[in-house]
Amino acid sequence: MKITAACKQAFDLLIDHRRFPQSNNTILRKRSIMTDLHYLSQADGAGVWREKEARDLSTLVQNRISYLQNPQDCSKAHKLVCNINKGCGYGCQLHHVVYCFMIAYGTQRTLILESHGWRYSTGGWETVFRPVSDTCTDRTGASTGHWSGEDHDRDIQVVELPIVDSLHPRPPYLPLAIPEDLAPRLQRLHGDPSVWWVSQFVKYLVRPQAWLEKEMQEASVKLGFKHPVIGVHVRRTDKVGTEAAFHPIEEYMTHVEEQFRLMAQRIQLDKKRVYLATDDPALLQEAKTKYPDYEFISDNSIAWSAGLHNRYTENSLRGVILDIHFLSQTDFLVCTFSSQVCRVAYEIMQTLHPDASSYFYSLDDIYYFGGQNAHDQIAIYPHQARTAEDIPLEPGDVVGVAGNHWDGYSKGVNRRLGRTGLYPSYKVKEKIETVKYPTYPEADKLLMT
Ligand SMILES: Nc1nc2c(ncn2[C@@H]2O[C@H](COP(=O)(O)OP(=O)(O)O)[C@@H](O)[C@H]2O)c(=O)[nH]1
Ligand SMILES: [Mg+2]
Repeated sequence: MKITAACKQAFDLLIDHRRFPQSNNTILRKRSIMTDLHYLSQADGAGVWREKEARDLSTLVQNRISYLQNPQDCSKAHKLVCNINKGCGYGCQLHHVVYCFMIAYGTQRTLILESHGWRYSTGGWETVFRPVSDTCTDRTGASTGHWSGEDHDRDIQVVELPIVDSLHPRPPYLPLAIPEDLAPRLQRLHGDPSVWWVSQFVKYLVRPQAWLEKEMQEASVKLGFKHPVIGVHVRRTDKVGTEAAFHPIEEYMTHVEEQFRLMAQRIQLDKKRVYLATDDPALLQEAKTKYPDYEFISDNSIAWSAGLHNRYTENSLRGVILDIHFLSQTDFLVCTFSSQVCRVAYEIMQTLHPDASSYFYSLDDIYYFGGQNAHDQIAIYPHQARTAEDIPLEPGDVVGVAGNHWDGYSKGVNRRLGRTGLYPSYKVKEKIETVKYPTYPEADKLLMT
């Protein structure tokens, strides 16, 4: 699947809107090669192998997390306390808990999630999701202290973790790094192993309570959620002009249309279906009027509940959970990765396919995790700067990527030269950081019996 990502980058350059006039033939060629690559990824049983490998890896990690979370004697267990009440939205708070969880896994501490007085639901996490432990939710212990580093904290039974913004010292257990023991398998399987690793914690966390699961099923029937379907997330209200730019619906739909054309090469399309999630209640009508040949699946009362005035309520929480659930279930996502809502949906999507790393189009940012360590790439081809905006590359140069302009070029800093500028995205590959996380032989043994 990595071939697909690299190929896409190279083609984006060919249909570069700035440097070359967009040619219809090039688009058709891209479509045809993307289709071939899809079949290639399935050839000679590779698809079957992928399915099994993805299942095995996920089972391994989920089992380790359950093991960590359910110690035999909670009164003696080492604990990491994480309070959900970071002053931000649901996606941001969920990512905050993921960050805590990754450090809990890295330091072999049971995660204790504190969530009373949650701004979305005063009753806390368990009003919607299953508890993060069946046997150990009590934070008491012989000694308690604030995070002051893994080694320093070794003899403290209960450690409280701050938000990532004030984390000091920073342990190595942070995105975008992946665990060394799983790295070879992950790199073979998945186009973006860092997202896969994050997604495993999200998967464990968002296990719905029975009532919520039932509601998801009922909503699916009621809304007529069916495949093929493309998910569109349009983030408006408080985000626009503060943390992200405004994008009209037309911008999203251009990419939706292109994806449906690509799909039509492989499958019979009965209808062009779009699951629309947004916090702008006026958008559904606008989309329906402008795109009458599409079927929009959307619950407009959820968009109403997402506005700032109604946002921090249980009803709105239910709404955003449902929206993220359906977005993650779609076949492709078109959204702005500047929004944590869409990034969570993308993460969950990874848990539903062997490799869904390329099933998205972001109108702005590349994937990132708030508080992550540097995101570096390695040059694999030389590049001579042809304009003042370009930076040169030598194979082996490390480039800190800032963003993808989605026109064949990315922006970043060549760390050897200390120069920031543009370079062709296909001339680099990801530099995947691995970290020695603890292994969990006891947990793995349980799986084998
Ligand atoms: N139901 C629903 N709520 C949304 C949607 N977009 C934004 N919201 C609400 O706005 C909050 C945004 O906060 P946050 O998670 O920080 O994401 P970000 O601000 O978009 O990066 C969400 O958690 C929701 O409460 C949407 O498409 N559907
Ligand atoms: Mg936010």
